[in-house]
Amino acid sequence: ADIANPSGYNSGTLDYVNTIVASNIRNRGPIFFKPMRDYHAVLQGVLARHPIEIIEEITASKLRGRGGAGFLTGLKWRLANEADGAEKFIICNADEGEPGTFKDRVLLTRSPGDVLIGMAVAAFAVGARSGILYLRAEYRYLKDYLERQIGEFREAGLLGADILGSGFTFDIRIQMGAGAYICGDETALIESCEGKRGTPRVKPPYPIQAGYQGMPTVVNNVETFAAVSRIVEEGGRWFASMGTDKSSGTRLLSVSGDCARPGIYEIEWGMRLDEVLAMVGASRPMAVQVSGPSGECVSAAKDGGRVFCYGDLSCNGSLMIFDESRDLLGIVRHFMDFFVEESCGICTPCRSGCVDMRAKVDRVIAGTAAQQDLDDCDNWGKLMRSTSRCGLGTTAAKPILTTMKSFPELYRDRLTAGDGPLLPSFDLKKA
Ligand code: L3W
Ligand code: SF4
Repeated sequence: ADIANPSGYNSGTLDYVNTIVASNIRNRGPIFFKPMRDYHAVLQGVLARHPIEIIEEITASKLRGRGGAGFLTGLKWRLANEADGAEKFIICNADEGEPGTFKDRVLLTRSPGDVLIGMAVAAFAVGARSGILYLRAEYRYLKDYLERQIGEFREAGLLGADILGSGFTFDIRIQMGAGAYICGDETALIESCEGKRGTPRVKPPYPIQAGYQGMPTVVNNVETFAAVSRIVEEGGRWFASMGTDKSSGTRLLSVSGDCARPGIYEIEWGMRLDEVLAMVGASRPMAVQVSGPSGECVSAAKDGGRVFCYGDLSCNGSLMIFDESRDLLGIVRHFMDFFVEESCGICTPCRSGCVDMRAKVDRVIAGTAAQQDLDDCDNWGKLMRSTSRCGLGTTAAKPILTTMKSFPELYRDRLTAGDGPLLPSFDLKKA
């Protein structure tokens, strides 16, 4: 099979995403996207062990969830293993909706077997019999290809009843999303799987307590499951020997924007931002949007020494590079538009705050904003961080707040000394 394009899908103008480059990972080369391995032997080895041993192996790897939040996978699985439920479920979050992120799409295209095996390992570890691969609507063209992969795994005895004669039963179905960014939130995704509108639930209870159909459910990202597959093959300690103490292993980056070599990169956690920028051929970088609109906009000049790890740049896999030819305020405006569009609207601060902050960016761009507008954005950010139900609301102010921090002159130079905002303004302390 053509390893670069096994599904034969038409990637249109996005062919460059097939570029996969690994940084020098302790001279070992990349750990993802390796040629097809012996899935029978790997799964047989897993099924011969006790589920708790598998959880210990994942715990030893120090693997953290690759969706962005970085929760320890071994801990999540242990809690799910201990949870009571007539049934348990495994969900693979392939709702890769963060703008600028496309590494899960490439993983699913090139190494779907790793993802399916990772899901089966999770099911065995926690005691689940059913799995759901939640595929974002924009990846519909991959559905038939993935159905075929699942079918082939069933025929090979790697999925379905009595897997490899072990008595363990686990199967996977694909659930299509409908184009909503909010369904990247695990609880909105679960609602969507249940056939309902994708609205985030209040947490706790967490999905491992009450998830799909109210049952204990493990939701992990595509890359997390692919990493699990490597961990059960090579061992938890092997994985933990890469990266840093608190951020083990490697991280896939989807790199786009102003650089000579955009594409998918695998880096070892612990690399510096300037090293990554040099690797991808960013010759005149001004700003780097780390983790998409919900992440941080950093300055290439001031933040080059910052490190990719959960304690610093805990990148969710998206890296957008902007050089000096770009209109950063225009980009911020665009990101705020995105949040206005994608907010589900159930929390008042998120619903109103996104709209109000977008209007304030408009005022900055028009040169009619006053310092109070910026203070209001700061207040909105604090309010939304503390009162929003989900990650969209807690992070939606970041495009403004992080550019204000990294590029204060962008805002300062456009402020008027006028009478203050025409739009409603508020003081968080009095609110
Ligand atoms: C049990 C506790 N589980 C936290 C779990 C939680 C989640 C993970 C991170 O949410 C949202 C989330 C993702 N007992 C737990 C517990 N968990 N405390 O750990 O949760 P947390 O609380 O650290 O982060 P959060 O910011 O509140 C994060 C979603 O964002 N996400 C994005 C995923 C997007 C993709 C994609 O685009 N393909 O994967 C990243 O985490 O679903 O809803 O599992 O349940 N005491
Ligand atoms: Fe919906 Fe925003 Fe509340 Fe999240 S924070 S549940 S997107 S209104």
